[in-house]
Amino acid sequence: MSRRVRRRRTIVVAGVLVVAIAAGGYALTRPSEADADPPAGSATTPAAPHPTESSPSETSTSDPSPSRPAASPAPTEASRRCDAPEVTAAIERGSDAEVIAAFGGGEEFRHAVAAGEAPCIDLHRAGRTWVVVNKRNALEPEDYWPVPQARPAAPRIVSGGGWLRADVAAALDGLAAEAAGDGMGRLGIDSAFRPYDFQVGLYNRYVASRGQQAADLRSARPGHSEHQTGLAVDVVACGANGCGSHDDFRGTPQARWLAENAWRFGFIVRYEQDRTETTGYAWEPWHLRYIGTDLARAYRDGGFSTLEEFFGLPAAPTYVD
Ligand code: DAL
Ligand code: ZN
Repeated sequence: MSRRVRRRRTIVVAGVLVVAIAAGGYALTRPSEADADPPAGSATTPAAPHPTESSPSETSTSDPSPSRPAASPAPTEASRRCDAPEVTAAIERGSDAEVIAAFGGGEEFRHAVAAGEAPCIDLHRAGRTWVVVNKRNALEPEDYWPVPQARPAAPRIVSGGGWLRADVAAALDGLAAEAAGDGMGRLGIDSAFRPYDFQVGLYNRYVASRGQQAADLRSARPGHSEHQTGLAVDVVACGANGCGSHDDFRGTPQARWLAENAWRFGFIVRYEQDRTETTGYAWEPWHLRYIGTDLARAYRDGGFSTLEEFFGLPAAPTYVD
């Protein structure tokens, strides 16, 4: 990690309000890095996770004539969208759902962004529910740390601390409860929020065990993982004899249930089968990414299978930095 990043992280750490709320098992807190994704079999020591996923600008120089005022440029579609009072007010308030609503809903928001009509929407700024993190786009800032965080109560925490952004944890609880009600049993969380430094070790272990080419199909390089946003979670299926692994999850009823129902809770299966040329990753039916219910509905109704295509972004099969 660069000194720039370390300095920023120190400032962030010093500024974070740690308020633990005991009730209901939830906490508004920055978890320790050990808590964020501790190794199997240890409560405090960062170490190798599960051997599957968790394992390895024409400018003019002359002033306009005072007798001939400069004509105001005709508003473009983009400026009309982003200058709308309801949009600017929602952006200032910082509520992603309100911004999407100000655009007219999930599909209208998506269309405006994909058509280049919404320059006020930064798809690569960490902290926004619509953030796109991939091999072409690292997190901004690279050492982003989401607060507040919470742990869902319904799923079993199999590996890692199980921390997610608070709204995402609540959404996952709703999903897990309905999955259980549909006979899917209890879901497990096998990796949720992962800080930058943890991803360094995880990625390096993948490279050491599989080689860089195979590692890059399975694990994001540090600063490029959705797990660092607090919006992504890996789920596994649990039963009377314990929980299965990520790789066991392919083809299970639970994986099919998630593919059909996760959108109703604001999640998408981020890395679908046979989409490696666009996402850069192999099929991960266990990796859920929260984009909120409005965008998830638009994603599903539009028949999309990658977030890149959803927002009209270039494919991201390889790293550019
Ligand atoms: N396995 C996904 C790509 C990650 O490491 O974020
Ligand atoms: Zn994942």
